[in-house]
Amino acid sequence: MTFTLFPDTRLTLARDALAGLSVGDALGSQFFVPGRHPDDLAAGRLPAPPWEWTDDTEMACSVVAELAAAGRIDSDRLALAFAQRCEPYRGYGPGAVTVLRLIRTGTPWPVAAASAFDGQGSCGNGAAMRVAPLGAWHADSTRRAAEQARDSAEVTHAHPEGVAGAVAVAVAASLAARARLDGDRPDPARLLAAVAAALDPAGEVHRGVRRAAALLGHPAAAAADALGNGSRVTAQDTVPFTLWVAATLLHDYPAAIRACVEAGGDVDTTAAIVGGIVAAYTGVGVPGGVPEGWLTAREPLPGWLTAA
Ligand code: R7I
Ligand code: MG
Repeated sequence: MTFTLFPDTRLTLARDALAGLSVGDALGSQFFVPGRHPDDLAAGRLPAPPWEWTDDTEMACSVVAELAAAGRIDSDRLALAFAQRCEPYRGYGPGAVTVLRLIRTGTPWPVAAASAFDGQGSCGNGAAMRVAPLGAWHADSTRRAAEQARDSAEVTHAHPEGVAGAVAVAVAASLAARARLDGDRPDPARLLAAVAAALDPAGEVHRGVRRAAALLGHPAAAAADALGNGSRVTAQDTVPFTLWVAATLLHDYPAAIRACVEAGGDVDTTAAIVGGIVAAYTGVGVPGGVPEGWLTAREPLPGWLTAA
């Protein structure tokens, strides 16, 4: 069945995903502060605000701004937006800083992205961390979500696994947003099967998503042990666990973020990915959704986005 998704509905879904992504990023990165322990979050003791967001949110804001302005991702425009808005102190990966500097100084993005990591291209988790709002925008088509995720990824991540990570997250967010519109929570195994079906079966991200499906019902710590928690900062080591968490806790944003914090590793990014997918389903300020108090504690989003 096809249906018409109006632009304002797309934008609402994408903005809710961005709220979940940015709060996950900002709260997750608080757990790199010495002396802070995941038990505090479980006990309801929140870090003092403001929770500053990082590169994950800065780049996701550019993705949403492009969708809001043009209704689609144009790779050339997105590459320039990423490069011009990059504030390196926000915690960008070393490969990303170099690629974005090259683009800012006139190197075409295909050349810049292909030059990363001695010509392998980056398989970092940076293309996956920023893409959930794009998936939510395409709640009516996982195929379109996957195509546009690829377009959004390639401007910085030329390695096939870096791109696959973004495709996987976008398809999951598309399905989550669609489920919200339908009022029907997807079965975790079916959600992961649909994500796997969108990926190259020869790839490592694909293999990780299949393994995540086999681990449904196991404790989160066991899933993180088997799948990785992002400590290698690659898509392969990050995306399978985040999809396990999102599929398992799609109805409960705070619990999903706690699972990321407790798993350790690249917590700002696992919480950004999970938060973006889950909030596409739950929304904001409702039971199970992004808590209003968490949204208020997060540093405001950049002025250039809120002005647009
Ligand atoms: O992918 P990217 O934007 O990083 C995002 C991460 C998030 O956690 C952010 O919050 C921030 O902390 O960084 O940046 P890249 O530098 O392209 O990739 C991240 C890391 O992935 C690199 O520093 C490498 O450790 C690893 N990596 C690779 N390692 C070996 N070979 C990426 N590509 C390769 C590779 O080809
Ligand atoms: Mg970050």
